[in-house]
Amino acid sequence: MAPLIRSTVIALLSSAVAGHGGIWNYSIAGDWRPGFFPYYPAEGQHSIQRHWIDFSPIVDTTSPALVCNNPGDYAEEYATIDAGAEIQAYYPGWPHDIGAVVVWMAYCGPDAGACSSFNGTGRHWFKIDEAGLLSGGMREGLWAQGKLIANNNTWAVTVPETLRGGAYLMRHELVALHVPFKPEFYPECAHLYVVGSGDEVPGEEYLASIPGVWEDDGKELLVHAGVGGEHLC
Ligand SMILES: *[C@@H]1O[C@H](CO)[C@@H](O)[C@H](O)[C@H]1NC(C)=O
Ligand SMILES: *[C@@H]1O[C@H](CO)[C@@H](O)[C@H](O)[C@H]1NC(C)=O
Ligand SMILES: *[C@@H]1O[C@H](CO)[C@@H](O)[C@H](O)[C@H]1NC(C)=O
Ligand SMILES: [Cu+2]
Repeated sequence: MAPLIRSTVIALLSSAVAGHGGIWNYSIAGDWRPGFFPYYPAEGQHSIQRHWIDFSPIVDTTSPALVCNNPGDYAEEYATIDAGAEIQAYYPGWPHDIGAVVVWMAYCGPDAGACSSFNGTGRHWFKIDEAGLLSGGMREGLWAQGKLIANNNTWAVTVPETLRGGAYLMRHELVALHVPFKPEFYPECAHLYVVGSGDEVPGEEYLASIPGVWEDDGKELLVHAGVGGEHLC
């Protein structure tokens, strides 16, 4: 389920990186909305993004928190969006330029608020976007996360135009690959209500389990590529 990343490995030494991050805001067809901000009190926040605890990565690929972060079970609101419209996610100060960006969706149900009773664990997820190494070499090349940084710390995706209407989770996942053999996962989820005349739903064969899509030991994410032992950044 991870073809782009499967063959891109990083074997490198790296100093520990203190600063991490996540999504602060979403643009829904051009309209900026607050995400949940983990360093403000939860009370008073009205977010389309499920609550998450801090800027740290998830490193255990079997963790329930891999689904929508920790606790990842709740958002006060949802955003209505037309199929075919664009969503941007804003990651202020995102520090890592070596790594992939993957965007997933999961169907919650037909009603606008259906995601509030759907926790997302299990084989529900289809990929709508993924990008890894875009050009150049592993060390100095342009990765999706470098593109994100260059684009004012934003990542844009389009809701598939023919997708059947209904409530969906949208799960952005940054996979930072700067630490040797230790991919870092930064997942966050938003509640959407997709409106459109399409009637397409991904078949079973397109659905992946989260957790479970990534190998337990992360080897799938670790390529050798002849740079073992060297600093990548
Ligand atoms: C962006 O997110 C931050 C943190 O959640 C929030 O304080 C701010 O109001 C948001 N801005 C917009 C335009 O939604
Ligand atoms: C979702 O529910 C299942 C079944 O109750 C549970 O095993 C799983 O840990 C839950 N996931 C999250 C992220 O809470
Ligand atoms: C970057 O994006 C943020 C969020 O939309 C916006 O407030 C800011 O003005 C943008 N900066 C530039 C240089 O475009
Ligand atoms: Cu980090």
